[in-house]
Amino acid sequence: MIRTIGPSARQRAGARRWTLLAGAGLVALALSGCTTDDLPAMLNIPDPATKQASWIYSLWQGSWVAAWTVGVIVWALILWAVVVYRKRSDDPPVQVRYNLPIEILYTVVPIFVLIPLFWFVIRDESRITDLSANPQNTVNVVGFRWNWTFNYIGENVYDVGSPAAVPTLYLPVDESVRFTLTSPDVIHSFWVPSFLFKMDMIPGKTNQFEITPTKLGTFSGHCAELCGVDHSRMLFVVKVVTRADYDQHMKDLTAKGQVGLLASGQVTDGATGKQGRTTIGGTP
Ligand SMILES: [Cu+2]
Repeated sequence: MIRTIGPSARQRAGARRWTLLAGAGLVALALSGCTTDDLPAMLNIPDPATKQASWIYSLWQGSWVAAWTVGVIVWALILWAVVVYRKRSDDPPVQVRYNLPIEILYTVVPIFVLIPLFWFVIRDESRITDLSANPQNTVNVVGFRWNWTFNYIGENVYDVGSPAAVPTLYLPVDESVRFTLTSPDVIHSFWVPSFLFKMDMIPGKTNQFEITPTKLGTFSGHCAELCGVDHSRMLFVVKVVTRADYDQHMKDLTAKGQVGLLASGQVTDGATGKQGRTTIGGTP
C-alpha cells in the first residue's frame, strides 16, 4: 500500500489561501501610504534634532520595517511547515537534500534582502559623514579626563567644564557646524543622543563631522567611551539657540575673559589627585 507523506489537496488549498491573505495584507500595508512619521520611535530612539539625524532616524525605521517583514515571513513559513508537514506516520519523510532550486533560493533571497539595506547604509553613511567646504561655524571639542572644553574657533572664545560644573555648548539653529574632536589623554567619545550620532576623540588624531541643528532646545551630552574613573561624570549640555542668542553668549564668554583656545582643560587625575591646566593660542 502506498501512503502519502506530503499535504493533501485540501491542506494545500488552505495553505495557498493563507499565503494569499498574508501577501494581500503586505500589499495593502505598502499601498496605504504609510510614512516614517506614522511609525513609532522604535526602541526609544530620541526625536532627531539635526538634519543629519533625520536621515539616521529614517534608516533606523526602514531597517526595522525590513527586519519585521523578513521576520514575519520566516515565522509564517515555519508555522506553515510545522502544520502542513506534521508527522502523520512512522515512515521517514521525503528527503530534500541536494535540492538545487531550494538551495539557489536560500542564496538568492538573502542577496535581494541585503542589497537594498547595503545601498541605503552606504548612501546615508556618506552624506552623514560628508564635510562641506565652508561650514558656517566650527567648534573644537576637547574631551579630557573628565570633562569637556568647547573652543569656538571663529569667535576665539572657549568654555570649559568639570564634573562638578557641567559646561554648555551653544549652537545656532539652522546653521551648519563642524566639530573637530581632540583628546589630550585617552579615548573619549562625543555623544549627543538627540543628534543620533557619536564620534570618538582619539589622542594624536583629529576627527571631524558636521551637523545642522534644526530644533531649538536643550539637549544632554555624554562621553560614550569608558575612559576612566569619572567617565560617568563627563556630561555636558547642548543649547540650540537663535543666532542673536548665540552672538550674546559669545559676548558673555568674552566678557568673562574666556578668550583664546584651550588645548585641554581642567585635567584631574583621579588616581593621584593631581591637577593641571594647559593652554594653546597664547592666552591662558
Ligand atoms: Cu570620556
